[in-house]
Amino acid sequence: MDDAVTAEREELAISAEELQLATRNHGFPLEALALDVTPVGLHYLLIHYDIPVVDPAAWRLRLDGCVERVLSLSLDDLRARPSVTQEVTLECAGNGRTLLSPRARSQPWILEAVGTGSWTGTPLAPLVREAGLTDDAVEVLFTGLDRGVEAGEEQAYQRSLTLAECEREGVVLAYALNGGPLPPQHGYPVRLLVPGWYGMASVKWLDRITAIDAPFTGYQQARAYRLRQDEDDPGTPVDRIAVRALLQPPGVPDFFTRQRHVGAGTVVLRGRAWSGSAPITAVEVSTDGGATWFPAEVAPAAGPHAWHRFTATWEATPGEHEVCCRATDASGDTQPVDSAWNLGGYAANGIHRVPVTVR
Ligand SMILES: Nc1nc2c(c(=O)[nH]1)N[C@H]1C(S)=C(S)[C@@H](COP(=O)(O)O)O[C@H]1N2
Ligand SMILES: [Mo]
Repeated sequence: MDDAVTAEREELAISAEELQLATRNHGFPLEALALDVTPVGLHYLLIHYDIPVVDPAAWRLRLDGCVERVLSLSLDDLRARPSVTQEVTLECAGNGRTLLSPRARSQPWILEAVGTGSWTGTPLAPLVREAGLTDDAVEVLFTGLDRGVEAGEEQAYQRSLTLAECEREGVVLAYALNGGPLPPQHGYPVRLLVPGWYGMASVKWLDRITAIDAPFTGYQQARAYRLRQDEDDPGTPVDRIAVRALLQPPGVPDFFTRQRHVGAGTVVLRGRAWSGSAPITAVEVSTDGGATWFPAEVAPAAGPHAWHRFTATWEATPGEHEVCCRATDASGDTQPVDSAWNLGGYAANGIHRVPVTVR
């Protein structure tokens, strides 16, 4: 084998570390795109460190920092407050990462880091108002109970939001998923939910909410989750979910390769499309690898932050085909043919391609 072939194989090979992350952080089986709400066990998971074990009786959420009144709230206190239930599509910023080359060594998502939960929680903004921000507050920092080491530094998982983001409708402290208490892996007892943003903003296992007087510069904000071209590039922050559509893989899979097989004739192509910025206005489908496109029918979403269902019919003829889909949102954003490369492998929203054998 020549050196170039060897190098390419090494580049594609999944390392033991990547496999270890992949088995902990499972993805969403794309056939579950058939369902409006993702059953809890089928929703993707992303857990940087270990899942904390929390005693709900002892747990308190502390709201402190640049506030007039420090609050300490039990789970019952939060559940007694006004609640909202909303269907929210959550996607990991690393979804699509392994389709980039070279790829970042991290959780090796292909395209399955997504799910739509029916989340119940209490709005964040009134709580922050109750604590009363002092004039020096510029951001609010959310700290999880989970700890680990990244970039050589032991830390809690932390992310901040601007005051304006904290005020946005739909931003809640969530304590229920699909009508039941949050499961341990999704942030029990309470997580932040920031609809429209990639998952990293929705801090799980909340411990503290702290109003701070300078922008947060911790690891998950200033180093990770930035679109960077190289190690020296400060980059730009990853925030809202980029527009994307995924196909529910048609027909049946080959066990090992997962190549799709369908019978010739009328095939209904189905899938879901979403964007963190604006409602979906169009989904197009191609059955010839993106050479020609035709419009799919797009259904209204269950809420401003939930995915849309789409359908299109295809008269499938025997042979090898590549079925693709691409979405456009009301802000005019559409999916690129190939994702824009970046160091962390974030927001890789290139069009979904599904090879299909028609018999
Ligand atoms: N405390 C804490 N919150 C966290 C994480 C984490 O590791 N620790 N992972 C984040 C990331 S990167 C994502 S994509 C979402 C995943 O949420 P889910 O596992 O409920 O789907 O949680 C976010 N919140
Ligand atoms: Mo993520």
